[in-house]
Amino acid sequence: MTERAQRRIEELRKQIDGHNIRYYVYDSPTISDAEYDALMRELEALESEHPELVTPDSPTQRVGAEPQSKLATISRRVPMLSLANAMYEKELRAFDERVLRESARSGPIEYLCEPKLDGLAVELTYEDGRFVQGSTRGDGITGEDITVNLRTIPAIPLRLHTDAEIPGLLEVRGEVFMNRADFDALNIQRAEAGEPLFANPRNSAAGSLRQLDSRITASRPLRIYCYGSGRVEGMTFTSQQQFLEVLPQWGIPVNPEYRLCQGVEQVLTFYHELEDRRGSLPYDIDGLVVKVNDFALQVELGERSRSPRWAIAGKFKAQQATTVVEDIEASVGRTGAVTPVAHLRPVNVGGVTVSRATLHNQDEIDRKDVRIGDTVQVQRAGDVIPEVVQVVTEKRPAGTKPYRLPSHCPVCGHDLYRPPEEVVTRCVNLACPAQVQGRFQHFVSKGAMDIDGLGEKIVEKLITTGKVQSVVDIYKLSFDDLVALEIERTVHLKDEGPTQKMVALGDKVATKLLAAIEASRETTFARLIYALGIRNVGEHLARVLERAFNGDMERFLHATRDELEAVHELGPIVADGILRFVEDESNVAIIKELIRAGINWARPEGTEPAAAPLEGQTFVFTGTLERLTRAEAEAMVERLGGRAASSVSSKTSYVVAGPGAGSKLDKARELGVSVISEEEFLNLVPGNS
Ligand code: I6G
Repeated sequence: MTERAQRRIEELRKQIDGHNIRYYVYDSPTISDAEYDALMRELEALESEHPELVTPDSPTQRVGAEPQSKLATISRRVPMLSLANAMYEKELRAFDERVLRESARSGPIEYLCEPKLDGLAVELTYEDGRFVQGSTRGDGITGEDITVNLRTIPAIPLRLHTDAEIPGLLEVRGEVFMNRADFDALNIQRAEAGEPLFANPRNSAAGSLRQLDSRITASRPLRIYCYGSGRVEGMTFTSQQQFLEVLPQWGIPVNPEYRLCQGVEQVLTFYHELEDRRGSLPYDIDGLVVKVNDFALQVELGERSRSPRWAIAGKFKAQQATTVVEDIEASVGRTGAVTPVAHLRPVNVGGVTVSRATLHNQDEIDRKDVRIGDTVQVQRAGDVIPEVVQVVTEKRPAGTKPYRLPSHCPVCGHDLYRPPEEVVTRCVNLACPAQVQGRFQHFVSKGAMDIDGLGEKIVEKLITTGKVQSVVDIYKLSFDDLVALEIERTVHLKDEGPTQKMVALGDKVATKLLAAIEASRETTFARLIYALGIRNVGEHLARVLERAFNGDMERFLHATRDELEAVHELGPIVADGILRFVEDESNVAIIKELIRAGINWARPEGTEPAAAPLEGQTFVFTGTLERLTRAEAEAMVERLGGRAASSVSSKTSYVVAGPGAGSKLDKARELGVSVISEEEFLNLVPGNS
């Protein structure tokens, strides 16, 4: 019986793997979704009857695993490089000229060209055909281990198709991405659930992949196309083209939109063709990757520290169109920044209708002299907000006037203020309705009071129904306040498609929210300071203040300018922001009320000045650490008064380098920054030597 089950299980797995390949690799499914689901269900049923027959590479094992507490780091022997960019035709020609010169070839070079997908680069490792590890690019040498997340992507084979010969070890690299249609559907789902929307498919793919809970990754429509290799043992290839032809035979998806080009003219033809077609591809691309096809010539050309000399990414031009400025609105953002926004006659820019474009600030308006009534060129580049590039002055109608931002806030009427050294004009009225929602959202955010579940829609509703006016009111909310709160949701009604409906939060959500609010009462001084949204005080400076004032709110509220400026890392601008904040009685009243409402924190340990031996020092960690995880080492630095940074600059005090350290180590040497080992780092830390 078990033998029969085993045979059927193996048969089903083969069939399902084959259908995955037909779907994801060849884009030519031969069965319907329902038939595919039926095969999966049969396999699941058999495996649950015979749990001893479940193997990690079974297609049923893609559902995600228990959450991890953090992503581990991995080191690689063959660095994952990035690509240098070529700005348009001229630099692509310059690349070709350099390749010709450095290779001393006279005839046209053969290039293999592929679309440059806008996703997240990853590496997959197969040992004897089994998927054993997957990682992000990271800094090239060290990446994050996202094996469990990558396992959930159905396009990634858990075992290689073995009709063709396979290498003993294969490290294959590719781009994980999301199709635009899948991205739109995901955002509709998120809107329904009251969750914040992703800005674009790239962010959505990257965010989905770096989850600690792989069950979340499993629910996201991720795809992959592979294009390169790390280490390969047991097989050799002579060209990029040959490699791309072999990958699909193993079940690894390759973008079919690649083309072999003889010489730069053919490359440019493909580049322009793809640029024209980019709007009709199902995924976002931002350029064309051009690679020398011949591997022997690639080796001859070699690599720079971060990118190969044999490849380049030809970027596409930002997409532009011409239209008319119908109005200019001064828009007040959540931090009080006032941004002039042009209202445009709607125009199609690269497949997207654009009706607004940012004018950035008054200086930019003056520089471009944009006026209401002007005909302007607008552009959209990648995921950035459309912007006005220039005015077509010949088309300027008579009687237009230069535009000036208003002197008063268009939302609350308060005076607008532009600090002398800044380009941004601000409304400094903290009670300005345009800022209230933003401040609430910041207050409840993860690094601040961390109230899980208080999403934008709920906060907005709490404000508009008057249930909360100040952040203190969050701590006075009752079950009854929440349970009947109606939020607009997108629901899919039969025959009507997606429809906006008001839906009450209900018992479950209300109970969860109250528990999250309750849990947030116990916090840290630093979190509370950060949550208050004092200008220029981010999470790090909030921790610096926590140490400097030893978590003592009274001392902090009465600090003088001299005391503040004496705190290491606090300059006059930050001190100014703090003083402005604490001198405002309504802010102090809010802090006191929060404390009365039960917000409490423990005095931090080891924060007396004497226990901050790393004060004023910045550390960058690179390579693999052996005694600590990277997160532990960074937390240790912060706890002892130092700063942990992610990139090396002349301000870095120490680079702590472990095995596999890469470009950060090079940079440290270049800048003459002290490089120490993990052991030496631990010796700097009291109690560790
Ligand atoms: O980031 C990349 C995207 C696409 C690449 C790449 C690529 O080929 C289609 N190829 C290489 C060699 C590198 N990065 C380093």
